[in-house]
Amino acid sequence: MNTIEKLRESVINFQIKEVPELTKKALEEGHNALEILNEGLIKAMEVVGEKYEKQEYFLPELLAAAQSMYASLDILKPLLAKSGKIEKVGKVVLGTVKGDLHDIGKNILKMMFEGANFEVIDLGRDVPAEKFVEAVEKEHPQFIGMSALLTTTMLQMKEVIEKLKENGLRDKVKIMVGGAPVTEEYAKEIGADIYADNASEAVRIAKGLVKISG
Ligand code: B1M
Repeated sequence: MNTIEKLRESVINFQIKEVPELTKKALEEGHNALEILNEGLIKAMEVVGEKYEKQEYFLPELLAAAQSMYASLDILKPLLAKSGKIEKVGKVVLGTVKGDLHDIGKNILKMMFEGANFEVIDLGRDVPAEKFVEAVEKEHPQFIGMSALLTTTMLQMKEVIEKLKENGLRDKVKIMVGGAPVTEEYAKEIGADIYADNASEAVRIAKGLVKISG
């Protein structure tokens, strides 16, 4: 097993202590930061996502793997920024809707999107509809992703879609919704484009749509 493969295994098995060492070793061996990101970290997070969907991994494992990925990414980030070579696959604006303070799921989504090489604009939690609208105007993302954990706050998702319509922005962006109380039926009812049950599914769908639109 070469060093990048070892790094990949360490992220998949969340051996966080080994990750910085292996990252530095791979760099010393002459692998560049982009190669380590693509062949090591992104591939590892894809495997982690699959394991989560197959229920071989649950949330603690997902978080531990994501943290392990960040332990490597922290070392690579300055090098990647310098080389200017990370061509992002797409841009996504994320936020937990107004009135809702639950952001753990949204943060996992953020890590998974970053791991898949998307640029993520994170609006945080308790985000009013106007902020989503402003972000679409300013950032021109391909996707906005809204998270809600309360049956009361999921109604805010409709509000965001209505505000985007009022501002003539609805067709400029694909709208993705998720969170424990949100269902596929609800997503359809409010006119969202994408419903995802979990973070890895969200990223998989977004990656697929980016490929189709070229
Ligand atoms: Co609260 N809470 N909470 N809470 N909380 C729930 C959600 C609840 C189900 C607990 C319960 O009663 N059994 C319940 C909601 C009931 C309902 O509306 N049906 C509840 C309640 C009532 C409340 C308060 C009202 C309690 C009170 O004050 N009386 C209050 C509300 C505060 C507010 O938001 N205004 C409250 C507060 C809190 C804390 C602040 C203490 C804390 C949040 C801390 C934080 O997030 N920083 C908290 C927590 C931790 C929970 C539970 C225990 C765990 C939620 C969580 O983080 N899960 C939760 C009970 C439970 O779910 N078992 C509960 C882990 C997370 C990774 O999962 O966010 O579902 P989740 O994300 C998943 C998927 O849903 C999906 O991907 C993620 C992972 O793959 N996903 C998306 C999420 N967003 C997505 C977006 C997408 C696609 C997929 O596309 C854009």
